[in-house]
Amino acid sequence: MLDLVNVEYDTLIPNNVNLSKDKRVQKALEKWHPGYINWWNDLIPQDFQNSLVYLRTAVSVDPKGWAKFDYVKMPEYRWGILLAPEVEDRTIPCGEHYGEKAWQEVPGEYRAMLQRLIVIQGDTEPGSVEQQRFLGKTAPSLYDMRNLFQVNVEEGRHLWAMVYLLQKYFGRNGREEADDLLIRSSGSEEAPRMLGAFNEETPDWLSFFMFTYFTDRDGKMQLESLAQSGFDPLSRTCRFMLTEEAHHMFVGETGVGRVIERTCQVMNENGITDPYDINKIRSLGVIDLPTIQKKLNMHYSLSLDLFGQEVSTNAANAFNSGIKGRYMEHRLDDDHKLGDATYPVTQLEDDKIVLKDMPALTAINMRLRDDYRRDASGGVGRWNKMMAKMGVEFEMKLPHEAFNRDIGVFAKKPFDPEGTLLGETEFNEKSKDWLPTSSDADFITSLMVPCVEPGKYAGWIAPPKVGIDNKPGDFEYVKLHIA
Ligand code: BYC
Ligand code: FE
Ligand code: FE
Repeated sequence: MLDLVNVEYDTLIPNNVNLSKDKRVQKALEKWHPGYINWWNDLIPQDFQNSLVYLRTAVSVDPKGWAKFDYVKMPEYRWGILLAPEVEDRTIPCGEHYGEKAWQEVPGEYRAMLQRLIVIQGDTEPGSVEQQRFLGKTAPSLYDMRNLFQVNVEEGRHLWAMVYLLQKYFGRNGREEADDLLIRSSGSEEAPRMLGAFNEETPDWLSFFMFTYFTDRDGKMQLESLAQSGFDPLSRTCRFMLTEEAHHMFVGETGVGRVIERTCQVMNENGITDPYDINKIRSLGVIDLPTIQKKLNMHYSLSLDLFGQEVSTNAANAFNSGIKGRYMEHRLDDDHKLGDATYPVTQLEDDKIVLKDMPALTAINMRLRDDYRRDASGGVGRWNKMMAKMGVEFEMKLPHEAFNRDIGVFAKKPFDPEGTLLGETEFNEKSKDWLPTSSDADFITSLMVPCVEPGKYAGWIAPPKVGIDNKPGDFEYVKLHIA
């Protein structure tokens, strides 16, 4: 059953959770609201606060028509609290409570674990907006600028989604955690964001596209797992967030694809067949393919760290208690309890990578990471097809999971992208071929000049195949200067 009629849209905070009848939570959220607006206003460069941006806003939870497009000034965006419709008689999909009725209230014994996962999820959302805060100033087109801001406002909404859960279900403690989500900030010395990848910089647009392709995809996998939660409000919240997430990965896949396309086009126009003729390619104002591969290596390996340790009792506990499921738990054909099941886990034995069968319960993170790798390889294949079609001999590759890791069994070990363990010295000598160097960064930065004429694109990126909301090529996605 669709919950359409119940979306309150005329209130300060649009919602389909009957906020106007829940005064305690409404008050807590309204108290939190000004801090959020301050955070947004301090963050997004002033020039863009008054611009009219052609954004989609979630106005219902009907999968066929949940969003509407219109010009909006970002500080006036309607950040709503929207949960996917309740599934009647939903049961707990995994763990020792498998088959019991899903929880509508927080199960007391799992309160701390649940709160921790919600806080971690909530912490990433504003972290990503902080990382992307300066990109508007160097947008390669109005189309791309609009996509950036769309992703930003939706990550803002995802923060609201987690804050709602904290304030509604976790009492005073939850309200404090909600406040802290606006205090930590990406890259801060005193109070950094909780997970590593959200304290890295997103310094240029190629990084932004790689981030939305690889790191937002970790978001997708984690949200899919939390959508399998036996705590029903969390499940419903995550299910609706996933409808927005698809666009973020679209921005990433098409963004990287358009950069590759433009490079191949310029190589072809100039009769360059060697992708490693880097100086010549760069002199034509496009990013050479080996440098794109280095960016890919970096963002992919940072994103793998977000899956935690390969063998994790935290993950086992979350699964066993029914708080966090596996990817597509409902489609898996087993007992959903994993009492005696095993799962192959990569381990290091005498510096050799081996696959070892481990109790499946403790291998939940590893399994999700495997699902992620498969999911992430799809777009890479499509980029490669495009290069082949354009007659350019080059293939992008996901590096081995042991490469450039900070978390898990491979952490800090000098593996190359093929998965061969090197000596520290050899690794350091060669790593300039595998990870972006400061001179790569300087070159990419030199290309980051804004291009804000409707229908025009910076020289290093191809135009998209289709417009947003079927708009024509010269559509003014952002009206920068309002009289
Ligand atoms: N950085 O047993 P383990 C998104 C800690 S992205 C720093 O493996 P667990 C988005 C860990 O906390 C999705 N620390 O941990 C994307 C633990 O510490 P304690 C975000 C790390 O819990 C783009 C210890 O190491 N959502 O939405 O099994 C734009 C032992 O590790 C890291 C979630 O992540 C790290 N990378 O697994 C916007 C879902 N990894 O407790 C948004 C919620 C591990 O021993 N989070 N540690 O002190 C989780 O499910 C889990 O917490 C994790 C970690 C999968 C992240
Ligand atoms: Fe998000
Ligand atoms: Fe996202």
